[in-house]
Amino acid sequence: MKKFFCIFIFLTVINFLVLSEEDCLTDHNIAVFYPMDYEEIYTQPSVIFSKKIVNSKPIPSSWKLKPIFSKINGKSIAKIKFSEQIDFYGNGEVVGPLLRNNSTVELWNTDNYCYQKDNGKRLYQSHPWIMGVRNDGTTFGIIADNTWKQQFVISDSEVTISSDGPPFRVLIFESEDPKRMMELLGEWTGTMEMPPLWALGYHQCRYSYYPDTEVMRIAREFRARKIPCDVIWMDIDYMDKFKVFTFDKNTFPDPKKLNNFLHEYNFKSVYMIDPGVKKEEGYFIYDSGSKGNHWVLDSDYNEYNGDVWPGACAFPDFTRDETCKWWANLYTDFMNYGIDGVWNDMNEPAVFDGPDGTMPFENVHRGGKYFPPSSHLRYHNIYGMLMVKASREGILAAKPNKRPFVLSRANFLGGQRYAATWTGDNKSSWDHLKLSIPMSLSLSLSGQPFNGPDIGGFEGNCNPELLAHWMALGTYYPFSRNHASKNSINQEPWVFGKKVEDISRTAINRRYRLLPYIYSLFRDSTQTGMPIMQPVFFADPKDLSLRSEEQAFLLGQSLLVVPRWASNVDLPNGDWDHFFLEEKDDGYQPILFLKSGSIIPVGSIFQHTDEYNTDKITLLINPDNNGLAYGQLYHDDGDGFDYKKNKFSVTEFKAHVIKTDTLKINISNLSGNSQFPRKYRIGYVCDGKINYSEWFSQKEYEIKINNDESFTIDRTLFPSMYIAIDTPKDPNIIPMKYLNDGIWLSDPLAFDDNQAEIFFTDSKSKIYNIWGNQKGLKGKARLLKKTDKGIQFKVTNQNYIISFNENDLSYAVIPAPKFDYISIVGDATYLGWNPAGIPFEQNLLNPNIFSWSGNLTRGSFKFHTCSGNWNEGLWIHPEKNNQSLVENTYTIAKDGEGLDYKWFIDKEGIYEISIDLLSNEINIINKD
Ligand code: MIG
Repeated sequence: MKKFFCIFIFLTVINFLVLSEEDCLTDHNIAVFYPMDYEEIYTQPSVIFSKKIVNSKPIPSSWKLKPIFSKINGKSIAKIKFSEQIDFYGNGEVVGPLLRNNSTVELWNTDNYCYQKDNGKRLYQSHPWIMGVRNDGTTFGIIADNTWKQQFVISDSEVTISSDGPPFRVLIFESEDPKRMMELLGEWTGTMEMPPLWALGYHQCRYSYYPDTEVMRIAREFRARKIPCDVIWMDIDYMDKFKVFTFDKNTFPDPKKLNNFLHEYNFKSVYMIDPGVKKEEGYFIYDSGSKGNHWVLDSDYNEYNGDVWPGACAFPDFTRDETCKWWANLYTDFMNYGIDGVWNDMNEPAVFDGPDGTMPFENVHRGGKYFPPSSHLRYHNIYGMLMVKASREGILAAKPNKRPFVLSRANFLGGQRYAATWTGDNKSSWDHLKLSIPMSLSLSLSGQPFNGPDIGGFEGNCNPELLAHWMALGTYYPFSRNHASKNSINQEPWVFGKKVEDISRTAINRRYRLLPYIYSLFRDSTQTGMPIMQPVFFADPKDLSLRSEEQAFLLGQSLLVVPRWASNVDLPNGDWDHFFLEEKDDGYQPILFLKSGSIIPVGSIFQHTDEYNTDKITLLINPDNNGLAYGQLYHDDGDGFDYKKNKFSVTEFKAHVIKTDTLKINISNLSGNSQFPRKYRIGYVCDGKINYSEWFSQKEYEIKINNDESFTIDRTLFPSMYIAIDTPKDPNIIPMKYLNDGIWLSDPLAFDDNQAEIFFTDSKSKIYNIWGNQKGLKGKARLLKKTDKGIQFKVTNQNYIISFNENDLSYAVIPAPKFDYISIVGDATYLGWNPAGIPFEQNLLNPNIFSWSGNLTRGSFKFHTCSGNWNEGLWIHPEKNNQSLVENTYTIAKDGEGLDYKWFIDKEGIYEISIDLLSNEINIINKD
């Protein structure tokens, strides 16, 4: 009997193994596709899923999307084709637009300083995930279930995934709308764990605050200036010679004392830990790592060493279970110094002297209990994820009654289960401020809700205007941390004087006031996988005009955030009402809109979350057309795990308008065992104003209201300007970019016909002003009357950019620049012969002009038109070697085209260089 049973099991297993390699459904809305030559051992076990993929049913014939697998030039390829219009989103941490149509992303975790390497096509994290939204709002998602080096190419009509590894399976998710897709992704790849409340506060960081007295000074400044802050961060300089888990005896002699100090001032401390362990006998971490045989090996099976901050390092092999346990254990003593959170950096892994800044492909990971042994090419992309998983486990074991907080630079799809993330080394520039929004949104749409960029920008010097705008925006990033690099000036909220300090304080006050709402969103995200930061099209997935909006964004579903510098914003229909939480508008804080039908809980200003409570809650209410509104508030201890034993409360708010002039609210406990006695007041939001009621503590309350007259969102709050190009077919409406002071600029435009006619118009809707009635490439436009013509001019076969000044109505049509990037490269610069070089500034009004000024030492240089490799882009050379600096001509060539001429500097000093691509002139001036 027993024997038969065994045979039966054996047969079932065999059967299962065979079947599991056939295409199947794993749930009614998730299909799994296997290539012909699939061999599980090369890609499984998957780190992506938190739930087991089992074969439940064959795929019905009605299933729409199927990958076509192939092998081309040694690459394993999966291609999915589309016959309808699709808008693509996701792919994790990416530079570029929110809309991913026509993009290429390399999945190869890369220490990508300023996003320059490979033009930012690969960054610190990899997410083999893309979702597509159809015109009717239905949404599909695609996962390439493997960790190998791979590439996603998204065109309008197909997604091509090509991997350097063996054939991999593909999962396709289907759902009725994009929000449901987020829930599915969360259900299958896991959601983040509840973070400690303090991690939702404002964070202050710098590379590095040291010695410890500087840390204390920063802490005191925040409290003295009454700028709320929860966390101060310790970057690598706290360590003794960059050795992880040690402290510098001179600059951080007593870390316990320092952390006690921070705790007394109600700050939490986060300390950096990198994966590279200094190769130094006698150093306890290196010794115990060697003893336990924990290091990644080279292709000859010897300990692999590569340089990072401490010099030669060994690297833990996190594919080994024993190694993860060892690593986790290291946190026991470390956390005992009173450390609250951990920051894992450089875990792509970054290796200064390794090929392409990391380990060789052929390095050996030995695996063990979970993973089969394999090469670095297979495990590179999950090195960071496995590291933070081990870190998290160690921190939790060291402090079992606290919620762990880990921040990671590298990660992989599903990594939200272990760590929050920031987007690496950005720049202190307007560009990077703006691109942080689509970047955070793309990460959010890839399962990682807890993310944000360095506020103020990491590399380069910040300036007052930029910091003011970035602080004002940054308060809405799910992870809100100001951070700056070692060689840039300080950028704490107060360093640029009172104006910026006040703007920053107001911004951070807003975050603390919104914490009841934000914390509730975090709770919701842990339950459902819903992103905290959401694209505007989530408000109305069927409204196609919202699909590429990436200046405005949603915080949860009820709050729309529109930065002050936004122009031509596409906003959702419906009666979203805007409001200010302050009496006076400083002109920098984003404009917040409350969705109609929503109630959000807003609290008091706290200097830190130790003070946080929900004793007094203002309910901001914007009833919908039927007079109804709804909202919730989650509350718990803010740390620890009692919430898992029902020690929390979710309070529900329902409002309705009765008798047109009375708003009635009902408050009730929805779930959780805790009771929190509270005072409430109603804040009735009505286009720019909030009418507050008295405080009350009843469960039911009524107030008198004035009827809200408007039924649409107020679009006039933001400037807009479009170019209408009259083509025989249909007028093409193209948004312009707002520069400043009423000046607008178009992107490069191609004209069908050499006889062009355009109009300027300040709105896409029916009520608008139209300007035209002029001839030639330059002039003053006039407001149009019915029969007037537009602006007519002649073009040749090239692209043009058009500027328009709405103050004096002057316009100009000029040829578009041949390049959008120029950098200086050479040993005369501090970067040496690095093909990315130091980027020039592009003139806003005439993008044909690029300029740079800085120090040049004795040596030579040339210019590069992209930030990629030597053989990418073009090079700008002098016409002969050592051409005198006053001759103002140049030539353009590909690398290796023979004329590798360079300019030469024999006198070190400050130089100012400008390149004009229109007149083909170059000016190099020594400023000394
Ligand atoms: O190569 O620890 O992205 O946030 O300040 C630089 C120093 C190493 C890179 C991180 C940055 C951090 C810095 N680190």
